[in-house]
Amino acid sequence: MTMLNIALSKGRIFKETLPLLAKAGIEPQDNPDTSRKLILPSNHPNVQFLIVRASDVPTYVQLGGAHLGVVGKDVLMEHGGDGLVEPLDLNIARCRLMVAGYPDVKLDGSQRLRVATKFANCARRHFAQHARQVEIIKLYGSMELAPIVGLCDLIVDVVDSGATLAANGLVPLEMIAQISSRVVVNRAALKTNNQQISSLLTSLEAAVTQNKN
Ligand code: PRT
Ligand code: MG
Repeated sequence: MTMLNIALSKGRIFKETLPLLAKAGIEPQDNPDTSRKLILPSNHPNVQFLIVRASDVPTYVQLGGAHLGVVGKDVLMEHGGDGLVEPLDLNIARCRLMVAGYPDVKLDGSQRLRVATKFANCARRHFAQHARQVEIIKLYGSMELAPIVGLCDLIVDVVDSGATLAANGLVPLEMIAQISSRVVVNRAALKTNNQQISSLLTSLEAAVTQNKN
């Protein structure tokens, strides 16, 4: 049997994937928040975890550095799905990808708007679909700050409670997509390690279904 490498990001996705994995009989033997190890063994002899940045999960899986991974649909939409199969919605780390800004921002297309975001591709697609001219400003975090200091008119970011927007005087304006975390699998690995991966997916799917009921 092959050692299955599962790419996970620490924080929200790790925490919320853990109970689903546990129901599938797989438990990491270390805590990524306290350990400096980037490869975490599990109680299962043929499964280990690779701890990577959330936005790097698609790259690891696509290039075969990991057989599979868990990643937010936002990251997946931004990265693109080449070489990846997306067999399962884990229904965790739910949020919405939103356009946000000041309540009085003019969205009537009368002026070219500047949009700050780390989701440049998603933002470009969204505004193109609505035939609106925008200038995209690529940021890597703290998007909510950008309109306050006059860097942009709008931001595109993921929103959960909306508390971060509200704390910075911003409001959600348009929804781009409902987001949850997905299992992604390397397309070639799905063929070469089909039995191992299929059985893991079946167990995870059962755990997700159990969560819904
Ligand atoms: O932190 P890093 O740059 O390494 O990567 P990351 O920010 O992408 O990772 P992480 O762990 O923060 O998020 C992983 C995934 O969780 C994202 O890709 C989303 O799919 C999902 N998710 C769910 C969220 C949120 N909810 C969320 N609320 N990701 C980020 N947030 C941010 C939000 O943008 C805001 O700044 O959390 C803050 C609080 O949100 P509010 O709306 O509740 O105030
Ligand atoms: Mg983060």
